[in-house]
Amino acid sequence: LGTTKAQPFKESKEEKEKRMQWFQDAKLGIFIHWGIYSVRGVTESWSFYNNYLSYDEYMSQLDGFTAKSYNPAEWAKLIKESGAKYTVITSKHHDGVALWDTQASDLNTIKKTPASRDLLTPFTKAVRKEGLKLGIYYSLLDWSNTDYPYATRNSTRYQIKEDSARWQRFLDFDNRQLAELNKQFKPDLYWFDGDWDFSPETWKAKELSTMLRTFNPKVILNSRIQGYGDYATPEQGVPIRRPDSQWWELCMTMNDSWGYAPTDTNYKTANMLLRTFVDCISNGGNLLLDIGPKEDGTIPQEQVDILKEFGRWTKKHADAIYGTRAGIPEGHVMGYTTLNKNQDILYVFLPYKPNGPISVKGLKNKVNRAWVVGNGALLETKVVGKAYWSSVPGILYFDVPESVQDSQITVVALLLEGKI
Ligand code: H79
Repeated sequence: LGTTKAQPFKESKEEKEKRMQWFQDAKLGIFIHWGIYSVRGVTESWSFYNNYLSYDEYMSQLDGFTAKSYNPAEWAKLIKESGAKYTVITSKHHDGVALWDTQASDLNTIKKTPASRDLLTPFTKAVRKEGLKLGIYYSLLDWSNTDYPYATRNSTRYQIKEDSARWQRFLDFDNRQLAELNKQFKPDLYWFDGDWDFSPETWKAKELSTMLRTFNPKVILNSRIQGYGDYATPEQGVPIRRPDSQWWELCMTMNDSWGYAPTDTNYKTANMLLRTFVDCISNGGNLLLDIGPKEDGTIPQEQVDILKEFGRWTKKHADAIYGTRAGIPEGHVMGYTTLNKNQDILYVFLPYKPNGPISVKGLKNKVNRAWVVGNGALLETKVVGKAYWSSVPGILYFDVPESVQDSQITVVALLLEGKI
């Protein structure tokens, strides 16, 4: 899921860095899984793939999808308020139900629901109005389209070699939908999923990515296009390690479900999610935090509350978050770290209540100033154990009084003499 390969598109390292800059600086994105699965609160697409529901039972949810309280301006405002700089919305999940008025198929579009209108357009407009970057999730596979070899709807399996015309019809279908998305929304980012059944050659991933990059040379693609993307896309459930890509993003749910699932009350706390967020940015990555709105278009209160707490915390600690780079390796300090772009401010995130002095080991640079981020309180530092005859740095100590601590994660900035 996580590897990136050389681009067919000609681009220097500097050009790619420039193209990826907004993404690397953004740190937080909000993922939205919205589809007819919210009607019964079942697992998106997989609930018929796994035969939990029959295909027809699953699709009967079309009749219950009303979007009657859908307020895209409010969604965009809430996303902005959370401190996210971009959002990624499901335009079509594996079930094949499109949230926009696609002309590529008359099957399973949102026009067949009581909502009966294109739901994507007003959201994309609201997102741009808030100054956020727009990402579109698109499932390359489609379990409703009978030209897909492993479709679960009245489909016979076939060998692509033997029926290449049928496979080509499917690729043309994807291409038509992507051309529509390009033209109607010109997204800043495509978030592909469902590429796992076939090789890059079979998907024609090189041609597909070239088509998208030709349309919009600035577009960013996640890695799930069989290696032709720009950044690694680790997902929860798969063991997470720091990807070797310079650009990466962890996608994660607040409970254990991507879409709306009222029976799933296994929510992480805002504190747990903030720790994961800090873990990501201290390793140079982003967090794409998921919400699952209800069929009527309202966002569950638990999710609103978490987004608001993210908003409070990210606003206060903006300096230590946006535009920063990965911090120093673990072992130097009990906590997470980031560095500013100039590499002369070290931000130390303390995911616990400090109840004694904090120590930083092995810091070569002198610390010229230390303060609590978002509060401004200056902290006294001292270095212990530095022998005048040795080049081994001493241990830096500082206290963080309770009165200046944050209720979630306290952040201390250390202004260094020279770059780290
Ligand atoms: O949209 C959410 C999930 O529905 C979707 N991605 C997130 C963002 C997702 N797709 N796949 N998975 C989650 C798990 C994939 C499991 C797989 Fe497999 C294991 C794919 C390939 C091996 C299942 C088993 C399908 C083929 C074999």
